[in-house]
Amino acid sequence: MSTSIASTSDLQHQQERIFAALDGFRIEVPSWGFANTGTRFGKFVQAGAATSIAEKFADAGEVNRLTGAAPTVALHVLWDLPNGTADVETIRGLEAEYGVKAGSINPNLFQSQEYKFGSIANPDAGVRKAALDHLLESVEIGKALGSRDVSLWIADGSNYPGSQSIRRRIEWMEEVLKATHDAMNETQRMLVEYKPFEPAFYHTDIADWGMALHLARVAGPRAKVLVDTGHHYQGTNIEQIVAWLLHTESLGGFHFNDRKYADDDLTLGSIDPYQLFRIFHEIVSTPGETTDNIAYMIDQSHNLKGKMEAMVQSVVTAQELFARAALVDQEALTALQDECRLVEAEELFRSAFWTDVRPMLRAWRKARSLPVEPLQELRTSGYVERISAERGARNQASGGSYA
Ligand code: AOS
Ligand code: ZN
Ligand code: ZN
Ligand code: ZN
Repeated sequence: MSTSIASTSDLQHQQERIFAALDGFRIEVPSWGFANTGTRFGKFVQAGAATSIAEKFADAGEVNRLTGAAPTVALHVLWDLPNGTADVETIRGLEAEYGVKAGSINPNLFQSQEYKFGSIANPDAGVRKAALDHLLESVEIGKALGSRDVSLWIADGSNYPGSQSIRRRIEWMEEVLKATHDAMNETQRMLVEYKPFEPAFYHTDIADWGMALHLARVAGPRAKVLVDTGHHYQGTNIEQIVAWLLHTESLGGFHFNDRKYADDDLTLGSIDPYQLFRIFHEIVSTPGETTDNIAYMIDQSHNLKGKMEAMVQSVVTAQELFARAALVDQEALTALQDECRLVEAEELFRSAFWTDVRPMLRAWRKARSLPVEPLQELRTSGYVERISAERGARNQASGGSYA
């Protein structure tokens, strides 16, 4: 009689793999993911949204308490350290208070009026200098906080053909990024994020991974590419890009989110969990690759879902998909690929994806003294009710603006 039930030793083996994978898996939450955000049509204010950097740290600390997998929080210089390096002491205090550390430092080169025609690619040398100064201050903030990554998203671009010189703007970006890299210390990295459209709708100065990779190389050896999963055209094979970046040792990290149409910033894995599984598989199948050099970060914007629930759900989903990718038997898969046993290879791959790893995640959490059901624990803890009561009036009064 044949059986489809895995043997005890298979299960033990699976559990070992999953525990090892989860022990090494960390994902960073964005400070802006706890504040009120919206679309260009408006904002819906959430009573419990964070209204200050202290509240963002409190929320990030709670997500880490619930999941044990989110020990760092990405900071946005303009929103979280409006006084630049002068705010570093405040951040240090919050790190100590809430048990989570500052993660990537995100300069803001898109909100000031002077960046109307671009920041580091602006034809005006004075504006480029202002952008460089902000980048240099971000590097100093990173140094002072002992944070590894300065993470750049450049919103520059143009809306009409002929209205800007694409080529000269490349040269201007090279200059600024190189100067920024020169200012970093040996432990710092620069991450260069790409995006094909929005806010510019004719050309974006760093539109795809080729452009990001070139700029990273010109900038210097510690500049790497950041892949935001929402920043591709429909149908782009993102895991193939990841494979190439791994091959060229230029993958710096990710902004995870999911999308149906454009840069929708929905919860990771909510629309196409198989895609994230495939991305993780490229990483775990690369010999010698550890996740130490890859910054896994969440970059999402939840307008309707509760901020805290969305973040906990995202961390847990990322863990589930990473664990499933770790289940792929690489040796067996390689053998099948080499023999071109196509369907068997595909089935082996798919079987890992379809494995329900949730019972093993519960076992792992139990073994690590973490809440076994993080979302459930969030609900019963009363945390959301408490922050809603504390922050509700402030959120109502501010109309949901960033703090
Ligand atoms: C914008 O589309 C990018 O995804 C940015 O990485 C990110 O949303 C931004 O830096 C947050 O301010
Ligand atoms: Zn992003
Ligand atoms: Zn984006
Ligand atoms: Zn996005």
